[in-house]
Amino acid sequence: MRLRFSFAVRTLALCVAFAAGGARAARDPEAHELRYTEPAAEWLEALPIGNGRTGAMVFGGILEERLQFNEQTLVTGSSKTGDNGAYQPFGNLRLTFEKRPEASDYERVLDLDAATVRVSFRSARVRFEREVFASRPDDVIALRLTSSDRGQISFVVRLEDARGGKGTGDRQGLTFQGTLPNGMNYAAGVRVVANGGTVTREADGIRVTTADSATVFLDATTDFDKAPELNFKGQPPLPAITQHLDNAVRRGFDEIRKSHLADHQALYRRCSLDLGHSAESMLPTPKRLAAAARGDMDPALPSLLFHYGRYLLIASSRPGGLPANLQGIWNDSPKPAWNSTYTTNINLQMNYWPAELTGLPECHRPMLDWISNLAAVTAASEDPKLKVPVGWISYSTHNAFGGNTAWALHMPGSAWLSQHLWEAYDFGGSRGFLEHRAYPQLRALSELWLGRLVAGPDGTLITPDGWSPEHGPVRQDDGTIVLKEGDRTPLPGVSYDQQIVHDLFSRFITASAVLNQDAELRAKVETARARMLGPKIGRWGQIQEWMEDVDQQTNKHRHNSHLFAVYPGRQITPDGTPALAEAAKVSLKARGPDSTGWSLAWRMNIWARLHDGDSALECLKRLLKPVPAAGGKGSGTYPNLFGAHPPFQIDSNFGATAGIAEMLLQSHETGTDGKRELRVLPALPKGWKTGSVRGLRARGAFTLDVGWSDGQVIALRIRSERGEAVRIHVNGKVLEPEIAAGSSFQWVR
Ligand code: FUC
Repeated sequence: MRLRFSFAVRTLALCVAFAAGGARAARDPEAHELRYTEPAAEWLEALPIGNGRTGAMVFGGILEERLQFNEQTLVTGSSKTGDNGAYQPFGNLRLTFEKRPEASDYERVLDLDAATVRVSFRSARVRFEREVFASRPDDVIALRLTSSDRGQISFVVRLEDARGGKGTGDRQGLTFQGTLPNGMNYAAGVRVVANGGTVTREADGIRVTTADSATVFLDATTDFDKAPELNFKGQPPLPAITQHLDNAVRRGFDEIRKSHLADHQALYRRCSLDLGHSAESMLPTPKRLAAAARGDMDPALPSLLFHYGRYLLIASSRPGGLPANLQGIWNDSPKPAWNSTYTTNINLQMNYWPAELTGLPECHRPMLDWISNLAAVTAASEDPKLKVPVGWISYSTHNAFGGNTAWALHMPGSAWLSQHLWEAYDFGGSRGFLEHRAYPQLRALSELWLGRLVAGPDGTLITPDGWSPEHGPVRQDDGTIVLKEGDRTPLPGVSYDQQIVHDLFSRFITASAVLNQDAELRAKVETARARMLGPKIGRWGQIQEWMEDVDQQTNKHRHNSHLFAVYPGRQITPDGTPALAEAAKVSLKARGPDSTGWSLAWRMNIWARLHDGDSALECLKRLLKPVPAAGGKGSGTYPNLFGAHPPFQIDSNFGATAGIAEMLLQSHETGTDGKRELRVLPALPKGWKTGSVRGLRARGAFTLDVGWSDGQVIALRIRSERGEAVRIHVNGKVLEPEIAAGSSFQWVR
């Protein structure tokens, strides 16, 4: 037995080709890098960095370096209905260089493992390098310029307020401050440190002349505080940035980089995927996208996209902050699409699908806090439409203050959001979190829906007045029914509502049993759940989106709301409800092969849950369709691998990472004996013959490493934190190991 175990570990070490966290050489075909041979001309070619709070798009120009920067709290609007406002760009940091002889050997790289953008080129035998990252521990963006020869670094730094406000400065630094129409105060600042050469003050900037190397630190913040009880007002911004910048100058670039790497890699290196590589994997990123579009997808491209989603979540969502919005934290427009805010009929939730699955529970926290704050704001709101006897409801769109666009009251939105509170516990959160944060919401919302359900024509319980995002059946004068975009005519028993409420009830039932609380209410909820109208199969074999069989086979709508029960719900599974699972496939196929970015990502997850890896991969291929940065139309992927709805919307990046994880491991089912059902490689596409994944998380607080060859698992390691009972489905076999809390189990074919 011992021999077998050690062999398993050895095999795993061989097939899981990650020298646990080892640094990668620049030309490693499996390096987690986005690579370009030209500076960014467009915003969607620039490369994102972020520390969860402050972010920047790095352009990497030869004569000008531009960092278009953001800070996640710079938003207009308020907590009131109809005053959503929009996420605002903060400003630009520009470094203008002296004209030099033509540059060669240009390279621009985003190294996901180091969370650093590197720019390098040669000009008249001098090699120039730039390195830029956003540090979480030191709360600054740091940019260092070096060159192969001494005295070669000369440039002027300027700092611009996106609203055109005037700044001030001295020889060491520049700042600007301002106030938004909603009273929010903001400030940004830079400091410049040069080694050798001179530093002088210019009319509108700071000039560095013939330095050996130079460092620029940037910070930006506002006086927003996410706490409703503080009326969203925190500390004035200028002292905070002054403190961060002073600290950065004192500590210096090397120390800051050391802390940055330790902080980032502690999260980033928890999980990684290797699907092999090919000659195309060595190409610059746009060429890899182009090759994929020609049908030559290199195997390291899906894994790069997987890692990119994790990178973006780490960069845009950290404890204490706001959740990643429609563009994460990266936005250069004062009028971004859909205000770049939080929409709750798919987009915000999708942003957080990869968080627990890929080992980033810390990054989930901003979303969980925002949900609690939204509950408090809407419950206390003076908007009569938001008044409910127990629990809370929301509109479809909310901002950082919990305010909204007044667009579309969204009855089941709070129940869907509460799924995230449960999942945070289920994947490994503490019992304290379950008891004090998740459970009170699950209970209140279950009570809300117990009170709202009514008996339908056949006696089943139905939701009284819902709609399926964002289309609906409209009866014409001649009696025929057409499906119209955006229609929200209230209807009873809409599948979206039924499935979300079913899911809420299921989570409440489990949670109350785990905590041994509210047995009476649990019994009531169990009875109600059993009486609820379930998913129905319609006249062409589809899952009905509405209680009446009005679905049209030609309807290509982007929302997949009637398939919530497959993903992210769990009411429909291939083993538990095979007929419904088949009907879900019929529905999905009818929607057609193409859609918006997030819709394709959602479909990947649904196909994975239906154990159809090839169809999931088809969605991924479409998602990777290259879309030009300037004037690009259609959905797919921009040159910087940002998802194209279009326009840029980050949900498809996060949804794709979750979808790939879902193809490799599933844990949403529980046996009648209470054992967790873990499915290893449940939806592996035929083309992903050999590979390995390390650090995937499963519900029940498990972490898995898996290696496979010829489509068969060859080694598996599973660590358990809670010692929960588990059944593992692998290579058509069922394993039922007993794994004590804190120990692991290894298996080899
Ligand atoms: C929902 C979607 C749109 C878009 C918007 C942000 O309204 O239907 O496609 O993603 O959110």
